[in-house]
Amino acid sequence: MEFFNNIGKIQYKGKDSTDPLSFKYYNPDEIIDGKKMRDHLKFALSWWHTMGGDGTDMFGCGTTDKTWGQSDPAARAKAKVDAAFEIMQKLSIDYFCFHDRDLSPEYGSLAETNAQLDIVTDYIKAKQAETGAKCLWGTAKCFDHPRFMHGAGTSPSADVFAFSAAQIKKALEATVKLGGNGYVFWGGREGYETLLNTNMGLELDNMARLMKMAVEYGRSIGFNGDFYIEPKPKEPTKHQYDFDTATVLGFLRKYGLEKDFKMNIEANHATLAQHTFQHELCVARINGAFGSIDANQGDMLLGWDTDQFPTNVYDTTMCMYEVIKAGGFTNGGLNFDAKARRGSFTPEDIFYSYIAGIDAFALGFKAARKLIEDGRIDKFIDDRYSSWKSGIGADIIAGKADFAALEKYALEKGEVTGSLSSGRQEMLESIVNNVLFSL
Ligand code: XLS
Ligand code: CA
Ligand code: CA
Repeated sequence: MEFFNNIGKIQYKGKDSTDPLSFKYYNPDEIIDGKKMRDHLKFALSWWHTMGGDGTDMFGCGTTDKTWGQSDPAARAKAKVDAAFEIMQKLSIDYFCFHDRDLSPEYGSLAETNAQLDIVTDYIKAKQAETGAKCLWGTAKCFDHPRFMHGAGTSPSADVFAFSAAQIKKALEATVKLGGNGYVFWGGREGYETLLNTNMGLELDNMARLMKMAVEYGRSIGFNGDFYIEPKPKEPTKHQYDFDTATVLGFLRKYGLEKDFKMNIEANHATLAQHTFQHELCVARINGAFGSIDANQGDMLLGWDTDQFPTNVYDTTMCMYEVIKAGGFTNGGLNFDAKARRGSFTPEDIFYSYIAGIDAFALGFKAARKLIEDGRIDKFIDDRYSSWKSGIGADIIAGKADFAALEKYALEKGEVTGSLSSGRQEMLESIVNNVLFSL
């Protein structure tokens, strides 16, 4: 059955096309640096927003029909698969990401829930064989059901910890079954509301215990990909433990998890932490922890996670600049953890919003490549640090200078202002504009 029979396969028509159902910048099979654009960008559909999100918010019910014509949960889960694969094929999206419960909901018991999930993953596997669509990463929805009200791995209840472990075990099996090379831990309700009722030390130790078990089990069933932590500073809890990349790095190193975990950086979570998207990507990159991206954007005037489709080309450019500097994606990719606005409620809006996001990243990718090829930014940064290449700077880096030697140097040298140069921020910003608008 075709769900979107008034929409054909979205074609690349170039930047002068006015057809809203066409790509202006994303030409999936165009070869750039010996690789197809689709393989550079590795776009993924998010099962939760796209197949399940109906616009429900705390002020009102859904506006978009995401029942896929089925009222029975098992039949709906299968219809969702058909619709998802149709969307991916029509948009030339090669990957998808899922929570276990997006694929198949909870039934009466964990055993029954697992058995129903198996039926759906069997069905997806067959569809993958037919179409070539791949799984980017999987995760477990350990935050929705009331049992997770105080967290999952960080719950004060050991029974909830055990239940979470069982659910993650199954989600890992589903990820391996579907060929996913990533497994995400997003904090869910792993955080706290008040320290008056919270043993933070125990909660963090337990979170690490759960992750260690996941790594051990994952590796034992042939999961060779990356585990990711997806930082977020707040929402749903007041203080999420995985606040930002720097915080997560400290956690991973404390518990010896840094070899198995990388970051899944989400743009909207970066801005909620009062960082730029590029900052989070750069912190991950320079620490060898860059993994994957949840592509979306927030609204600077709102203090919550709006998960909008990304359209800001400055941000996509600086994001792809970091991705290129990190050597491109290996196991990761660009997952559209994004939803159309509640008022964008028709089936076409799914396509318009993905096209907007995909084109913004295709454009950002091209702009980032040009920025690097242009070389002015890199050269400026290089020159700015030239004092570290010779003389006292080189000595410091080589470990040849101690405090006594530096004191002697400083006393002899006198005032240092003469060796400072302008940061030229405005000039550099105008270079970015120059590159972006002459694409
Ligand atoms: C919520 C998160 C979530 C993760 C997957 O804010 O973005 O959707 O990406 O659990
Ligand atoms: Ca996310
Ligand atoms: Ca989000």
